[in-house]
Amino acid sequence: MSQATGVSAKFDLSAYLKERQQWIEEALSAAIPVRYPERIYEAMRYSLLGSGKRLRPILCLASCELAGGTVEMAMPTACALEMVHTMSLIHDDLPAMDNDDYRRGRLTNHKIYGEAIAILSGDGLLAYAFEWLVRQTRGVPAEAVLEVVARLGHAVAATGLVGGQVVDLESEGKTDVSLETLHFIHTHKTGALLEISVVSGAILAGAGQDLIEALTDYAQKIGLAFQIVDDILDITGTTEELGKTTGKDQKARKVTYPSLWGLEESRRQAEQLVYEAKNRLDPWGDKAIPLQALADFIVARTH
Ligand code: GRG
Repeated sequence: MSQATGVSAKFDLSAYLKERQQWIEEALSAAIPVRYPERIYEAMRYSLLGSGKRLRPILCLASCELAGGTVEMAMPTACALEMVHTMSLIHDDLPAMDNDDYRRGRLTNHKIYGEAIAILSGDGLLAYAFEWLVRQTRGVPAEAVLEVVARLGHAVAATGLVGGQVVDLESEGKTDVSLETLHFIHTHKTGALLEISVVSGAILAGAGQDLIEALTDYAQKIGLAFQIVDDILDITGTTEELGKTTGKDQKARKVTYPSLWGLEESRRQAEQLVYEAKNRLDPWGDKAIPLQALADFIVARTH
């Protein structure tokens, strides 16, 4: 029997997530103390320390450990990934983008601090993420840190998140968006950052090419599954559960995976992707269990 079908049941994912979420939150809070000019630091901390799942930093720490590295080696990169993710949420919520009032269970950054400070707090987090990972990473060869910096830049630039967001904005109001375009949007908007989150941990630990390739495949599959589940939750979840406005896709008649495939087939596709992602890591035995359990979490999550 493939390990992907059973072994992660023995693993206490909820304790694992709780412990790591706490480490990450402490590290993030220490990374950005409030100093002059206080308003911008308060705005950055408001969004950064909101109730996120910390999935990207947790994936980074887990892949570093799978590759034989330590949590300490990967923590600065893990924090940088959460800073970049948070900045993308702040900018995504702006009136010029998705125009949302709620995120992570509370009012969005611009609703509290105004648009100018929200834009600047996103900019501040993005730039600081790179400084933090370069200055704070210890016990890792400089070439590996440089490779992570280059790949993170690639994941957020027009080759990644920015490109995905542009095609998403251009697709607004269109009902004839193809599966290929939808795929482009999500592999860039959501997938690119999840991929670097997984791969960066392994690069920092000095992983070989076969592991990097397996983790890349794993990450691409869970990235797509994550987005399919996100689209499903927008239909089936409540605003209280998700901490953000739900039902927005249907209201805007947005083309999504459930709108193209239906809910049942979307769920089936997400489960199949997660199954394949877990199988890809089977050769690494017990060391792969946390990443396999995290893949399960992506389809089982309710927020
Ligand atoms: C990165 C330079 C730069 C600009 C940003 C706005 C933008 C360009 C891109 C949008 C990216 C975006 C918001 C994608 C959606 C990703 C997604 C599904 C977010 C929800 O992630 P969760 O569920 O959230 O992990 P939590 O709150 O748990 O962290």
